[in-house]
Amino acid sequence: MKTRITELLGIEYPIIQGGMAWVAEHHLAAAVSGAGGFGILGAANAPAETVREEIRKVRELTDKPFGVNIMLLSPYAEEVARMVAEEKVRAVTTGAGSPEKYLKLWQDAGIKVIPVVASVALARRMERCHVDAVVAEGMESGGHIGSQTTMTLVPQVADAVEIPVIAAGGIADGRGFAAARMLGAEGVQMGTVFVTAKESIVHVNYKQRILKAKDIDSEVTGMSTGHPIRSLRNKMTREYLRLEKEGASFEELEQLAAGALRKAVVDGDVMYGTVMAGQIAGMISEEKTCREIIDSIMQQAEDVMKKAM
Ligand code: TUI
Repeated sequence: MKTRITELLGIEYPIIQGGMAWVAEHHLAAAVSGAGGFGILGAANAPAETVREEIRKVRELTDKPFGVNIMLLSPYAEEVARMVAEEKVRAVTTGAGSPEKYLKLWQDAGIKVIPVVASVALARRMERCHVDAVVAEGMESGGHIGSQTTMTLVPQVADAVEIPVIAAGGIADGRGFAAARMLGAEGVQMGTVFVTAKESIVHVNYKQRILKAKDIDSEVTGMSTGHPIRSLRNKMTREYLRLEKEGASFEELEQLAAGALRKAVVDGDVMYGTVMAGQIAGMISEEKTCREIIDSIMQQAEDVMKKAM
């Protein structure tokens, strides 16, 4: 399948992996790129040199193109932004803010820029800055979310901009892929399903929590702080929501959440850690390789699109 996204990124299938903190490391990114999609390293809160080493490790595993996601709230965002320009990765995606101040740096280095947006306004602003594409991410996604659903955001962004749009949030199979195409997207970004991939290095407890999740197991914390986070319900989310209801201060809430994602991903503490995952977790029940995930999505998308006509 050829779209402006496969052309832009030099990939076989318009499937992009989300830049998930602690999860999107070199094994996963190389596996997704190796399977014909676009693998992404999540820089999250890591310093530039750590991410540079990860880039080199991906290059040892595959000669296919891949990218880096820069989480703009990171204290290291600026040094990571400069480092990726030196390393000349194929593309940068950004999250949790506007990347305006880094655009010239990346564009001068010939790097494709794909900001993640949660609103039409930011999508328009990004297009005026000549970015190459946008990811329109609905609130079905795991982690930091906006307030529009994928179903409502994607067509509105697709109408508002001429550049290609990638849909994200709630997509994990060929039906979701086909639906995203119908809404005007030329590619999809998926996170949760790749967390469960065989090549994903997350703790077995984290993977099992997603594979066993039901449709209604998802919770949003942090509405009161302005940084809403979607994760799977556990003792952590219950305690957080209780504190929020009682009007706890930002500092108190931050203290509870600090280090909680690492605790779940690395240590496997899925009771007191933060198990970030999207709402589609309930549909994912089988551990597959990245290649199996991508191949089955493309096959199912073709089948359902044929059947619908
Ligand atoms: O960034 C994500 N997902 C994330 S980042 C993350 S780490 C984190 N931890 C604690 C607090 C905040 C983040 C975990 N998951 N997805 C991309 C995304 N970006 N979703 C929503 C946005 C977004 C939201 C507001 C982008 C821009 C924006 O406003 C920018 C502006 O200036 O208008």
